[in-house]
Amino acid sequence: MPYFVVVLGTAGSGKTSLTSALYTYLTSHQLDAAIINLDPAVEEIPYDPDIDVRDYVDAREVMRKTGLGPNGALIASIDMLISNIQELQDLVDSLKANYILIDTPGQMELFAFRDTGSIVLRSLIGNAKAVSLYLMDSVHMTRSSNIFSSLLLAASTYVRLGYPQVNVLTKTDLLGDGVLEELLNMFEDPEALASMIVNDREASMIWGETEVSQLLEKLLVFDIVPVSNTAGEGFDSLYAAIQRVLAGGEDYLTEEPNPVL
Ligand SMILES: Nc1nc2c(ncn2[C@@H]2O[C@H](COP(=O)(O)OP(=O)(O)O)[C@@H](O)[C@H]2O)c(=O)[nH]1
Ligand SMILES: [Mg+2]
Repeated sequence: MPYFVVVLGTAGSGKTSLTSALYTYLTSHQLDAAIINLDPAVEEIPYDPDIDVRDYVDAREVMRKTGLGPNGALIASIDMLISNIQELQDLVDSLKANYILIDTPGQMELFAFRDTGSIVLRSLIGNAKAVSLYLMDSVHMTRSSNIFSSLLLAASTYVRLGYPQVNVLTKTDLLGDGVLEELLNMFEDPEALASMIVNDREASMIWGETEVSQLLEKLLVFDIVPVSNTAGEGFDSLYAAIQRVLAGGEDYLTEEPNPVL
């Protein structure tokens, strides 16, 4: 059975770019991969999808035909996918790849936070092993309160979908010198981060420092892996994190020949 890698994150966080970069990484290490594009509204994609939902529903056409706005059309398109789900399932079953990457719709809240998103994912993934990659955009990591809200959203995504999750910090190439290291240190030190969050005067905080610190410890149980999709950096670590989840840690490899890392 293939391993599924579901790529999630808010609009613009880098899902499509990461799907493409991860595909390149896997295939250049002799690992067999395939891509499903689940975004009915995307215009251009930098990869060649093995399955593309736009062959079934096109959000732009739905907009034209129904007069719905972009969000309404996206919701309607994802709902319409359910009526094609058997055909999609058959196509997925016919894929021969070991890793199947799923690129999800731009507006995550219209997908992950509605029932249809998880229905579509469950139908496609079935009983196979899957990991969610939750993308956090470095650009939003400028304040401690933003880091906190991003971690809450990451946890919220896990609660909705239930697949073991790796959080991925994207666009690290846009961070200034030393900023990435500072961020990674913060993730290692929930107490210090809690203190910054509680003392962030522009954030509204309903919890005290001890409570935030305890909460952060729970939120930080997911690995956070920094990557740059454009520079192709961080993918050895990302692959290792994915493998820890999918292969359970001990057995580092899939049934595939030894990847050359
Ligand atoms: N500098 C930089 N830009 C990125 C990176 N990943 C994505 N982007 C850019 O961020 C924008 C949104 O990326 P996209 O992959 O479409 O995000 P999606 O909406 O989550 O699928 C695009 O302009 C990408 O070129 C990255 O690692 N570094
Ligand atoms: Mg996208």
